[in-house]
Amino acid sequence: MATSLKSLSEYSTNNLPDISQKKFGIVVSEWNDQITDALFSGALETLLSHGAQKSNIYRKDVPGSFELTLGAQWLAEQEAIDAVICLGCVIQGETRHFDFICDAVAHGITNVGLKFNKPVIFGVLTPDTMQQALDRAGGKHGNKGDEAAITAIKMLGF
Ligand code: DLZ
Repeated sequence: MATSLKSLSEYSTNNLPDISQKKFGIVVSEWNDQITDALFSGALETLLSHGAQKSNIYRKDVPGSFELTLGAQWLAEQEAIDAVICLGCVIQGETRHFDFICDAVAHGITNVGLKFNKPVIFGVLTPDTMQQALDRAGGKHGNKGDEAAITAIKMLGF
């Protein structure tokens, strides 16, 4: 990905890049699919409303958030894909599973972005409860899928 230098005066949230020719991969975890489907809808709507073409958006589902990393790698390694968005929801339980999954996916996604030099966005909710997840998947705290899509768009304008 080639970067061009941009001064602060050029950089604003109202000045997002043209994404009409950009290709996006979205990896969606099937765990807590009520939440991750809502995150996907938010991300998709945001990409489309900012000019992406539906035919340039590729969705891949993976079993759980732990698998988001490999799913992201499979998409990021495709030369045509410009940015990858990872969507998951890991809910705090009574065991240390939560910590292992969150750590693995955060590090894994970071590494995929660095390896392929492309934006790979961490759209993974890590709430304590299902209600907190619902609040962030189209509820009172908005939809973090939208935010993940905006982050991808901003990174493409870097
Ligand atoms: C096993 C597991 C548990 C307990 N909780 C979640 C969760 O809250 N969110 C999620 O996305 N995935 C969970 N998983 C599944 C793991 O991500 C993974 O799919 C399995 O450990 C198999 O590698």
